[in-house]
Amino acid sequence: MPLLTSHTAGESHGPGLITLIQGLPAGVELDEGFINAELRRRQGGYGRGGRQRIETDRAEFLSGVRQGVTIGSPVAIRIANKDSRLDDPAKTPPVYRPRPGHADLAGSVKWLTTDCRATLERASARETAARTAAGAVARCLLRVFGIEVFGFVRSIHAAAWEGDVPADNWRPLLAARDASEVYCPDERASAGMIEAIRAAKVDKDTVGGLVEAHVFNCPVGLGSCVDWRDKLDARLAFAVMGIQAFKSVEIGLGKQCAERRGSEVHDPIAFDRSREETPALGFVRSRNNAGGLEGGMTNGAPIVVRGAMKPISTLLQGMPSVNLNTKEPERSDYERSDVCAVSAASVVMENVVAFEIAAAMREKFGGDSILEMKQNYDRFLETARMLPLEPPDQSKTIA
Ligand code: EPS
Repeated sequence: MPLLTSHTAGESHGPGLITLIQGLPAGVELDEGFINAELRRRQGGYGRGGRQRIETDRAEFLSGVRQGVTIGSPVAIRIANKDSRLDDPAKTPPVYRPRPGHADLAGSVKWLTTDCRATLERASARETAARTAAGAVARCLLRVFGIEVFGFVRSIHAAAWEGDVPADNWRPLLAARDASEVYCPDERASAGMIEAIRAAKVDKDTVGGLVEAHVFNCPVGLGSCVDWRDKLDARLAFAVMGIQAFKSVEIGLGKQCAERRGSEVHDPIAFDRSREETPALGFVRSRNNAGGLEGGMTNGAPIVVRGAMKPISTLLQGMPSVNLNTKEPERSDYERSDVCAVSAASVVMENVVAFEIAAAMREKFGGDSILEMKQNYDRFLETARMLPLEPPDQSKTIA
């Protein structure tokens, strides 16, 4: 079982959401201001519905923390739902006409009912608040190692930003992203995205998009090629695909790899002595098509993950469906929802990715306290910088 795990519980209109994180070392300073700012950011973005005007998501720490610092025991977090009404049948009526694209149909059959309500309550993207909290906690651990994650919106519907994220100068993009109503670092592209959402709203429709996360300063060697379950790219894909409404995940160049020759895909390796002290140990690449992962392990370049979110399946105009009680054709039910939640999804993905990186860090460097973990990390990099540890035996070199 992985060292660092997180579990969530809670329905969209139940009393609240719960996150349980196990495997954090003692001594991690939890920055509640940062964690709550991430929760707030997840609530935002142009195109959200009425729910976010009701809620003020805040993480309440129930265990595992003393005076803002972890003590090594499980960390439980509660996020209260103000719009709690699950036990009131008048306020949460049964849903008999499943929305195409939602969990409604498959879930109601699975749990042997014609009322999709119970299914949709847990399938709702409200749950992503709990996962965002877990990721934001993980980022408090990653900070100790200088690891940072930057997530943003790459496209919404047909409006896209084609710019690059320079590994050595990405901070200006962070400020630009935070100034954008759709969390895209480019003003012109943001305007196009807002227009796409506005037009969809007018047509009682919804739109999806692409979100991207870049992770900086990972040491070389996180993850493993020994077992497929330990491959970090596979684990990132699993975690990102598990976000509500995500339909594809790519690492680096992603599916474009299939259209290019090897010489155009693989990133040439060079060594820059002036960067030997960095977590990449001086190994540099002129490009990063691999998205920082080779053989399921970090190679020192930034990790680049992209996810595609489908348009939200709750359409104000409805979609062709059937009434599960009569099997007669009817249009799907409407629940209060969002026209577009891609901006929120970028925050969720950023934090979900951070959690997986933190889990890989825990596996490589262990330790019961953050001090011990950091010492293990420092010693590993120190030793790796000393390679080759023994003088190479040139007679055994294959010609
Ligand atoms: C969400 C809360 C939900 C939806 C959305 C995400 O609120 P409500 O259903 O009460 O309006 O806005 O959920 C979905 C997109 C979905 O598919 O269920 C949230 O807090 O992010």
